[in-house]
Amino acid sequence: MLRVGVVGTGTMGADHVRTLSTVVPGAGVVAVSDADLRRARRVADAVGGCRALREPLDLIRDEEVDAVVVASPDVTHEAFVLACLEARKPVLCEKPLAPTPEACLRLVEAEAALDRPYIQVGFMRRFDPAYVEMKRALDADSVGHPLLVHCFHRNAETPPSYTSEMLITSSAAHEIDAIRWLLGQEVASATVRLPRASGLAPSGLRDPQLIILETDHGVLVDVEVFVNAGYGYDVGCEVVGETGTVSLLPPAVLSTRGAGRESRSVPQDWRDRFAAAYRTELQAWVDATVAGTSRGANAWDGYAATACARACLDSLAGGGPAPVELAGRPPFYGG
Ligand code: ISE
Repeated sequence: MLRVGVVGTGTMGADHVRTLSTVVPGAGVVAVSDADLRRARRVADAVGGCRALREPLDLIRDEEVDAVVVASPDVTHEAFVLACLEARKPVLCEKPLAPTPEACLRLVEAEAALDRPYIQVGFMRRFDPAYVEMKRALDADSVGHPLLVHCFHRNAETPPSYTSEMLITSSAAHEIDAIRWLLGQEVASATVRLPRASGLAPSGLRDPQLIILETDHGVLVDVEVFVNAGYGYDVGCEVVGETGTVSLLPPAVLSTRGAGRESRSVPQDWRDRFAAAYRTELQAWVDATVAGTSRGANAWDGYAATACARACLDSLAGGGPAPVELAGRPPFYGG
């Protein structure tokens, strides 16, 4: 039984605690931490046999904790992931690995000095059944060389703390990782274009945005990000190849027919749409951790995604295309 500690008991942390303790065999959550101790206690009490702490570093260093999930605010990720590396504890860190490429690179380098990879980044789409099928089709060369990719990413609404930059760092970060993974290519440059802002988005929020990425093999990717789309949570991806296309189908949901109409429900948020992906991601992380290996997005992937997000932010601020600058290559471990 892998004894897991979870840092942060907000929306995603609480969701991971629930998933780990109900549907992931081979793991148990033994401790959670949160600056809001009452919130940590509520989450711990729902599990049983789980302690609630205020101090994340105490949790990470606790001898009864074998591995850690970091789901605290983005700015805290670097310090907590570093503490996990120092304690030689495998860590699943929610995206982003860290908010700046410089911080991500420090983690890449700290991990590379160890004997094996310890970091997995929570890009759960790599475990979503539909994305996995799409990756398989592309790897099997079923549509020839990819030429273009069309993506959209819509949220029903955003919390008051959501900023224009977060359309990139919080939402499009998933498309950035998915594109690198699906195509096996790096993003070379990014351009962000702003259409007229929706009058239904909170005042001052630049929503929607259109992001155009160009890969190092010349594939062009357009990503519509629209986070106050109102009707629900909706994610799409179509890859256009030389001989055909592959597209994600909308997730299987209920269809209702009546009064001469047919209607289908739309998920309301990402936990709903990607429930299977989160489950499989956590199971893969637990299994890999027990086996002493790693799966999913690694520290370098986390770094590359944040470097691409930085280029998008540069373009958002400056208007034109911005280059994605990567320092070197993925490291070898144990060096
Ligand atoms: C949120 O923070 C997430 O990580 C979701 O996966 C993403 O789809 C959503 O747009 C973000 O706001």
